[in-house]
Formats: sequence, structure tokens, C-alpha cells
Amino acid sequence: MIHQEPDCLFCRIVRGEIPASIVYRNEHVVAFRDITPVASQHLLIIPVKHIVSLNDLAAEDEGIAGHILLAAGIVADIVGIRESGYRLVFNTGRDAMQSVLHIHAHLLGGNLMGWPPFPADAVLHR
Ligand code: DGP
Repeated sequence: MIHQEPDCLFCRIVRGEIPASIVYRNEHVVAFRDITPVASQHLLIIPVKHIVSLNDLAAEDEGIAGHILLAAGIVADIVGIRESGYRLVFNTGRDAMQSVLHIHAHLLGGNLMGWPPFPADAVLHR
């Protein structure tokens, strides 16, 4: 039995209790459109298993981590950005402004992006 949390927003999307625009799923991951897109194509790829963040990945989750990465190319193909390019972002913790505590990869593309991804006047912690 895969671990899930009853009240986790993304676990509820996995279980179909909250509607989402799902573009791909297999037994390990689900990919759906972000409700507040910040790029022309903005998908979230999440594991079926409830894992809070990258910090909480255990050695036994090695396969899940791989399935998230493998899904990125598949989902990019489905939404038509595999060749034009895309970015995969795992917001983790406070400074990265992670807001949903179920690990998710943001798949971003469909338009030219800047680098670095933070404002030029950002205060750097040294
Ligand atoms: P983060 O800030 O990295 O934790 O990203 C969480 C993302 O989840 C954010 O871009 C908005 C998205 N999101 C929040 N609630 C929902 C929802 O109910 N449905 C969908 N599709 N996306 C959501």
C-alpha cells in the first residue's frame, strides 16, 4: 500500500477527490496543469506516494525520484515542449517558497526563460 495523507492537497488530486487537469499518470506519478501557471506550459509532476520535499526522500525512494525525472520528458512531449526546451524546478523549503508540502516538480516551458531565476537585486545569504 502506497503511503498517502488524507488531508494533503496533492494526495487528494492523486485520489481524484479534487479535480485537476491531468495530462499523464502511471502507477508511480501523476502530472497535471498548475492552477496558477507562470509559463505558457506549467505542469506539476508528483509522486503517488506522499513525500513532503526533496529533504524527505529516503534511500528507498530512489525509484520514485527516477520516475519523476522520467515523467518529465514524457510530459514535455505530451504538451509539445520536448524539443523547444523546458525547466524542471523543485521548490524546497522557505527560501524557495515551497507552499504545498508534497514533493512536486514544476515543468516549465513554452516560452523563453531568463537565468538566473531570481531577481538581480536578491539578497544573497553568504
Ligand atoms: P510550490 O510553491 O513550489 O509549493 O508550488 C505549488 C504549486 O501548486 C503552485 O504553483 C500552485 C499549485 N497549486 C496549488 N493548489 C493547486 C490546486 O488545487 N490545483 C492545481 N492544479 N495546482 C495547485
